Amino acid sequence: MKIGIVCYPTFGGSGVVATELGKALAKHGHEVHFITYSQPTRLDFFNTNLFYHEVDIRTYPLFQYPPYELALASKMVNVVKYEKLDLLHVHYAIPHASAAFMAKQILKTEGIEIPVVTTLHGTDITLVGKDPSYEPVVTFSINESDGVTAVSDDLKKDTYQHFKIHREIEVIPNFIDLERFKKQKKDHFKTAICPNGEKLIVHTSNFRKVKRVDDVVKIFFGLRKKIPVKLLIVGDGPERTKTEGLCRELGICDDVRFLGKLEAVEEVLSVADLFLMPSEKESFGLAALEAMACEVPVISSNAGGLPELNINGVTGFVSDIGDVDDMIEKSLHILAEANLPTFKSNALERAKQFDVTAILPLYEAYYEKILNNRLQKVKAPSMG
Ligand code: GMT
Repeated sequence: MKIGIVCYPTFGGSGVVATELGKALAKHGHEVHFITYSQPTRLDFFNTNLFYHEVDIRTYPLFQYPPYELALASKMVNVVKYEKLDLLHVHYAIPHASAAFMAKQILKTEGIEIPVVTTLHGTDITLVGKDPSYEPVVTFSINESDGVTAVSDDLKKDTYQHFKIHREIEVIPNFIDLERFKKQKKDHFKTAICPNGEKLIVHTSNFRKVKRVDDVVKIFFGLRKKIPVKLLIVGDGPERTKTEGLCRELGICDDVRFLGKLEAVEEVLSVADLFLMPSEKESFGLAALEAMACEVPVISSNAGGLPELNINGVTGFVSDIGDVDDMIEKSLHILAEANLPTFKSNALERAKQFDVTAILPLYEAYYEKILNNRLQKVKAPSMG
């Protein structure tokens, strides 16, 4: 198949999933064309089946905001036509699904039928999408897509709850490449961070408000009163300065390191004992899956799709959003020498269920179904 993938090319989960999916499809023999405004962060790999098309955003003094959606739709038209794509797969509804709708209508006037699959990732529904400033367009473009997938049952439920959707949504969970995300031997790294055998707590995030990074620091502060621990925080974003301020206020800076944006997050996860994800909202929790693949148990909130991934009492625990005391208590249980090895191996076993080799065929089958539906529509005699 020849597939066009549209996504945000940044560190965000939706862009990571889209890029990893494109790479896996290319390895499996499909021709994949990324259409984005810059080179996707994880598109770090050469394959003859992979192509990258940059959206040209022309600005003009009259525009207070450059019309990105128009530039994207025009690029999609161009790539579909000249690369003869079979299907467009857009990740994150805003504005990718509506730009795809526009591209599809333009192509139709030239006799080209291009099916569009939209994957919903989370905040495009739960936070931004349902805001009245975007809702009508999001509802319309979901209903007009030829196929719609969501990354968890919870996100599917939320979508039906917040939008008037009259079409089927298929759940295809996120996935992980277990060849890349696996526990590596990094004893020297562990000794450098935890010279006295402290337990190592890790959090990775984009420091947006929904991640509740303050709760990460508060949980760590509670643990530190009971057992020797260190905390590594990977990533960067709007709440970082505030979080650093909280660490100073609590007098724990010697035991906390902010590592900023890191490419090789699996190296940090390889030496971790516990991963924290106390988010306010999380449609899936890809960062938690990456931790589990490196044999790290997870303490998370019960927001969104997290309980579907982090099995309570097995791979870690889920607590109510903001219940820091419960998260401290459950963390101490996991970190006890008698429990830790079991939680670690359970985390890995769970992660194996989301290996790319298990999830890729679900996307391929879904594409086939959408392409067949289109063919049947073309063949069906007109009743008008
Ligand atoms: O969480 C973020 O801020 C990034 C966001 C995105 O859209 O890039 O992540 C969402 O998509 C990920 C991949 O499907 C999911 O693993 C995250 O749970 C989801 N985030 C939220 O729902 C808040």
